[in-house]
Amino acid sequence: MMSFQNSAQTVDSIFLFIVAISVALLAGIVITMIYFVIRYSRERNPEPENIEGNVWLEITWIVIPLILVLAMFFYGWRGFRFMRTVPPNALLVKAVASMWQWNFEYENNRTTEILVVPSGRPVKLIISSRDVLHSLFIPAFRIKEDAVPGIQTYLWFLPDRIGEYDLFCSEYCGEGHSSMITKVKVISAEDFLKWYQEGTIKPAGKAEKDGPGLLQKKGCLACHSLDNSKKMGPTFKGLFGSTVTVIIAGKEHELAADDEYLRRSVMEPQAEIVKGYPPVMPPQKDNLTPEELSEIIEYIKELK
Ligand SMILES: [Cu+2]
Repeated sequence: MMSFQNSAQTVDSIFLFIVAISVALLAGIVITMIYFVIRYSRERNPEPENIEGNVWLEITWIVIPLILVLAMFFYGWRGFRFMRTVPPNALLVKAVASMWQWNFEYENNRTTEILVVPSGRPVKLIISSRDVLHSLFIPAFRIKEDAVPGIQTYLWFLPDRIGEYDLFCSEYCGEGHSSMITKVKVISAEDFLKWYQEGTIKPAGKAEKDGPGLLQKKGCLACHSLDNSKKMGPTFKGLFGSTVTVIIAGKEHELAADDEYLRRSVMEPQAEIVKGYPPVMPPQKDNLTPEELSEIIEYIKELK
């Protein structure tokens, strides 16, 4: 009887089981076929014979494959149940997908771009999407689940080996799809506790202003840089007060990047597309409160 410890071992053992049965069937069929080709060739068997049937042979080739496929189903189903049943002591982390980055939110409100988890404790990811379909894939743990706008999906896994593993989006979600790659960092339970406590945020109302943190949390930095480096969208550095060339209804216009311009380009990004960039930014109405928008704009103004 197979027993399951974690998702990788579950998937691998069932996969191996199915491959082993497939190899046995393949070998059985090919060996029989070769035997028949030689044994019943025209030279050895010049007169064809009419065979009426063989009850035991027919029962055998029904019953044996039936047992094999039912065994594959049985283990597959048990493995599926194991992987969909979250242990009660799991650490809860929200995984939020957006074009084009992952954000992980912990119960103490700490938000990160890398998924940091303690070794030895099951982790439940509650997956959602801010815009389009994405899919969260961690090959090392053999787990994958779609991020679907409007609903929550989930996954769980047991990180039992310290190290860093790839995590990426495996559902094509537009221009920046390939940059939706990050890491799962598995650290010891003590290190995790320290890390987790560092991120405990003071009670609401006393929130400190943190421009880069907010830009990061809201997903802006997936496409906009703060240091002039090239990304999917224009950099924020030196943007305020500059002159930008935008395309409005197919025609080029020169605009001053003032307060109003920044507000418009966040709330209705499709109205004026900066020349040389793809028209891919979604409107941020539901993503930002008016206070957050003001905070972001104040911060961009400082980026000379
Ligand atoms: Cu994606």
